[in-house]
Amino acid sequence: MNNYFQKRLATLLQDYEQLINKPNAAIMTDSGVYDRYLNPVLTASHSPVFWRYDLNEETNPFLLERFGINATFNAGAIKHNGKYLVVARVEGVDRKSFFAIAESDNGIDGFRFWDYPIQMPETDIPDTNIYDMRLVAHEDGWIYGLFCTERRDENAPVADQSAAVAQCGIARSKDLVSWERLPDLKTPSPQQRNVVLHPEFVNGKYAFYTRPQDGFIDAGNGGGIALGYADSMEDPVVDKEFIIDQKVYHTVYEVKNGQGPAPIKTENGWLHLAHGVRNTAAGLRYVLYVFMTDLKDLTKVLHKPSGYFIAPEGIERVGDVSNVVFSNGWIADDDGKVFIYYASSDTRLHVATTTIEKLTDYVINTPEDGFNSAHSVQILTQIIDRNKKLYADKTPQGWV
Ligand code: M1P
Repeated sequence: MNNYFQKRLATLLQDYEQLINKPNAAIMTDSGVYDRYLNPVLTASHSPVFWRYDLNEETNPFLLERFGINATFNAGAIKHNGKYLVVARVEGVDRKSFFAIAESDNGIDGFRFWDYPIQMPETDIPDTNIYDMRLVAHEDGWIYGLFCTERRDENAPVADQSAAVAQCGIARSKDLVSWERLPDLKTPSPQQRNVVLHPEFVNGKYAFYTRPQDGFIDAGNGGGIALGYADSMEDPVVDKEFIIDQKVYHTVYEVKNGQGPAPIKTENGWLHLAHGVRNTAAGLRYVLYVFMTDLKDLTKVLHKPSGYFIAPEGIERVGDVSNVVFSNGWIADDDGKVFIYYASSDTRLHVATTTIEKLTDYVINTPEDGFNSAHSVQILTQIIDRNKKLYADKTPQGWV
């Protein structure tokens, strides 16, 4: 009996169970729109011990890691059979991503991976890397997973081994265990990422939020979040992309943006969560923002608060790709509670909780962007004026 092996295994298993069973706690935020949480809901260490190690003492006497996991992030989300499920982008130390489902009873802690990752079937052109699945329970009865499939750009010279082509891969399932792969989405754009299926038919067609882009990183002439329609999912072709939320100079989405998860239907409109990217001297900064579109005309943006909704804070700012928050999954419960799963810096997954009521108040009543400093000062002055009138008989110190 190898005492070292047994001791190390016991420690690994104990640490793992401790991590999974660690209770999470809500932290109030200044914005008041949502609560953040003390601990991430998924990290690389949440990947099961039996994934990472060969547990056979004879073949692995030092109990070395044989399959290292680098990160667990950008997750699609769905409530299924009463459980909160996230389909995480799990990235090995070899940089390859794959999908794996983690399940929790309450949506804020106790996330445990299912035993096996998703065995994603391929099309005729094998995927090199797959990531960022958006899960949608469509009214046609299927659960669709739309994700990015990335392959080397075959037109790039041999010397360039980083040129890639991103497209939208599509798979569907009824039980989230077995998946049917459908053809990749065809659009007029040379590259696609952040494609999301709208949960309802629109005039009998499938509606897709796309993000036309010229290059793998650069959106280029791709102007923002677009909408397009396809007749079928078995031969998914979007002929035309209509920009519904464009990138704009000197905003948090000036470089590029992308739809997050599928929008949530409310009585006031469709609630959208998206990411916006701006440039800084320290590189790109990714934040999340919210907008609302018309229930009947999906191309019409009704409300759009200025600026960001969630930006990376504290430890969230640091990771493999620092200064990034990204979301492709949220769950709206029947009682109006909303669980927003967002990843930080391409490294770990967090949850923030709010309600449809709060999100609606936020999206309708937060001032819109005036696109210049003078407008911001005007808005701020109006708020101060109103507050001063309300509290006219008090000094600022006596306001609380
Ligand atoms: O590294 C930040 C994000 O970059 C990409 O998003 P976008 O296509 O909007 O630039 C994606 O690769 C995403 O996975 C990643 O989190």
